[in-house]
Amino acid sequence: MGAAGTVRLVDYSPWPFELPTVELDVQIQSDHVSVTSQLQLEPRQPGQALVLQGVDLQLESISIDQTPLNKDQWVLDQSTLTIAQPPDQPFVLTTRCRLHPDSNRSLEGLYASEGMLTTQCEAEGFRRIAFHPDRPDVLSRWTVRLEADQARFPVLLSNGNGISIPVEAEGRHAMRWIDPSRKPSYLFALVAGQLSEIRDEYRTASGRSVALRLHVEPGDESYTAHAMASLKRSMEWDERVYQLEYDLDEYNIVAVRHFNMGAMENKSLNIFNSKLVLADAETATDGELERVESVIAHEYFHNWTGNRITCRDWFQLSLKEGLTVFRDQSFTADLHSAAVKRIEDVAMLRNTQFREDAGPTAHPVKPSEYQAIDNFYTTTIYEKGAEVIRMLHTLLGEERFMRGIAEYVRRFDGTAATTEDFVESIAAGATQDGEPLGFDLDQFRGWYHQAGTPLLSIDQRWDAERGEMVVSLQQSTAATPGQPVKTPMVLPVSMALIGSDGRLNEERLVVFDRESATVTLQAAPAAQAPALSVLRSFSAPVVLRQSRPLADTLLLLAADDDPFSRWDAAQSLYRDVLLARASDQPDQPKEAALIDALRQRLGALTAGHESELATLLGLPGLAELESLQSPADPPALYRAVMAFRERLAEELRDPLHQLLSAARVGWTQAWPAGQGHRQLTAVAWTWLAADDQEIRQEALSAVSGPSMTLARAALRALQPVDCTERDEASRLFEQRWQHKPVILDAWFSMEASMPRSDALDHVRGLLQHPRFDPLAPNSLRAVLGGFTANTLAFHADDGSGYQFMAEQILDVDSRNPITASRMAKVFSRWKTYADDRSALMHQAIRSLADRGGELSANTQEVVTLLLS
Ligand code: HT7
Ligand code: ZN
Repeated sequence: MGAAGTVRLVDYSPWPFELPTVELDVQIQSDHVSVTSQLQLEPRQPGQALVLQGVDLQLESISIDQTPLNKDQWVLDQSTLTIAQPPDQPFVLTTRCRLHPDSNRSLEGLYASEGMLTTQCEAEGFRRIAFHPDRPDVLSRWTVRLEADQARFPVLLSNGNGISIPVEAEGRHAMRWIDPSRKPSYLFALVAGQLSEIRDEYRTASGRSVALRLHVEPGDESYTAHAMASLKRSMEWDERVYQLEYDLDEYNIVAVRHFNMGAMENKSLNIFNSKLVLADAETATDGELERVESVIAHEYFHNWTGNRITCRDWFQLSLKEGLTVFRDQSFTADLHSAAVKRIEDVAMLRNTQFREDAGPTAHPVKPSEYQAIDNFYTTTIYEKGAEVIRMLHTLLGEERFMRGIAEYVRRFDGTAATTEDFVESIAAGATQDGEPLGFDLDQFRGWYHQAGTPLLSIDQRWDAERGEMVVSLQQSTAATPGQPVKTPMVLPVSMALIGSDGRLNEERLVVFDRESATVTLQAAPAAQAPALSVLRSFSAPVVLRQSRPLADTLLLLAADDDPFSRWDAAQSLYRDVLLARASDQPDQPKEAALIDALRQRLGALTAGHESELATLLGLPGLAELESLQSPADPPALYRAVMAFRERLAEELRDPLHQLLSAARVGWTQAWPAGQGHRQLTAVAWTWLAADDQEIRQEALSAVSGPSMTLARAALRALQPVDCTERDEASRLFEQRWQHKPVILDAWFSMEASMPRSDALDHVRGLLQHPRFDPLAPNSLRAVLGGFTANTLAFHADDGSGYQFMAEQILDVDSRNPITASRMAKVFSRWKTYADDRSALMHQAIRSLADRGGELSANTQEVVTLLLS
């Protein structure tokens, strides 16, 4: 790449100063905020220039050890403050800056949301609050004084422990917050506003009391019980499973409407997108309740994996994110169905991360360079990073892996670490038992450095006389941008032989680390070959290519004792029949066999397995299907899915109706109970609605009912059907929830993705809707993300959908580069389409690129990659 603003891992060097303490005095005034920062600085060597970061700061005063600096002693440019000759001895640098949070639309640094002031500092937002090195390896003890008008900002929060302090000025009040832990600037937070507090308490395993406090807008108090209960479950789980206890006396969570991502793990003051806090059965779906629980857990788990052990630099981002995603995935698996959770995570990986790995923005879990770090909060860093940790867990087993984690914590608590530190600690801890590691650690590190999804090809040969299954394995990884040559990875490949009764031999974990290898699995001699079950539980994040007889796939679907493999067998059949339909060559025998197998599964449902069955009935996502088609034809795939759904409804009408009758008993059960029944209801409604007025009526009445899960399932089922029930359902939902923005976003998304001939005009209308908030990323994602999921409109033959998105990205980019650059990735597959479509999408990307200097650095980087 080599562009001017490129940051490279090889250039890392420690900051030349220590910064043991930071003191901030934040004065909130009616039209601005004044921030006085005192940095206690200790040069590591004499003669070093002091370079601090600062963006959009109005510097009002600057002094060293209380002596104001002359103009010729410092230089200020767009992003840095440089003091060429600071003292060689420890000194205190004091700066005072004026900020204007009301006009800050970027949602980075200090900004206003619904009358409250809040911060977002990861990754490089603190430099918009005060001059500071703003890098994660500079750890300090922080003291923060907050002062504001008492009536307008009755609540003043920051990290650590707070005490009220006296203020002389009439009508004003102040708090002092002291954070006893050392932390980098990206974990700093402050919140000021009119907030209601919901209090609870958690007693830790060692008997300490922790005050738990949730802060929400007045009126939202009644929607917080689920978030609070989730927090307590997370704290208990981390103590029980990882032996990690919370370290401070209080834990605060604040819900904010305007937020770029899901949530932020600031030390003891988590800030959350309000949609991930405010949730109960009436206002959120079962899936959303589970997501709230898992994000609360994720941010809480960061207290150890991220905050107490932080990242040395941003190339190490997956050190905290991959590990913390692995931990939150394990938490959800423990609390709910491990099988369903694994299936959902793999489906998501295939639809998002594999897509990223195959496109122009592909990058390793540990990138070696970047321009805008905000662009690297990707599914590769998070979800592939978690898969890498999961492979370590699979290779080592629970006990050895946990010893490795304990060693990691022992070595690096209180420091800023690297992914190498992590991998080495895991290996050192695991081998404390004196046993060898069992795989090549150096080669395993390749998972951090090599981009792209490995392709694992499997061939099988059954030796009937010996009763042996001879399995040939091959692996390769296609070139990715900047990495033309790939090397073999360490792949843990889990295998077993399956007979009609479930399993014929013990599961075997093969460590496959070469380009090719052969493995023999033993069974009893028999003319009839057993089915080979491979990559059980998705033991490695690879694309599996396996030629196997249809009968084997059906056997695995029916009888494999690994629920993931049963699901994956069904997925492979869905993929085959949908791709065949999309190329106008329906595979009738395979469709018939698949439908027969599904009929059997529907008939064999046993209590407690409803979610698993509903998951098995889920068709692959369009993104995954696109990645298997060359050239990809999204409208054809969409039509194939709709047509196949119709066939499923026709053929499975009776069992679906029976399923529905049985599922109704669970409708009113409180989450997590009843969720499988509601999921099955959603599948039955979706498949049957097109052709069944009674079903449409039943769905319609759910929109006014007490369960958000069923209401949203109803909207989804009716969405593709052009009927009066659809219009009525939409109207009722909008009317009912018009004053709840978090919920109305779901309606915006549904409307934007609705297939209709005037879809583009309809979406333009949504952008003008009185309840649409262009400053809230949730609303933008709902409408614009909804539109890109509207396959026929986004991929319209005249390119109007692509041009529309390009215009919108440009508009969003002018105020919120983080959100805009994430949206720009919607064009990442342009080269995989047929010529006409590809040219139209290319034109849309070019129209962005042509705006050159107007684009933010974030969006510029993505656009450049798309065109490379
Ligand atoms: N660690 C948090 C990342 C985050 C973020 C990054 C860039 C811009 C805005 C952001 N908000 C939160 C979230 C997490 O992974 O826990
Ligand atoms: Zn995280």
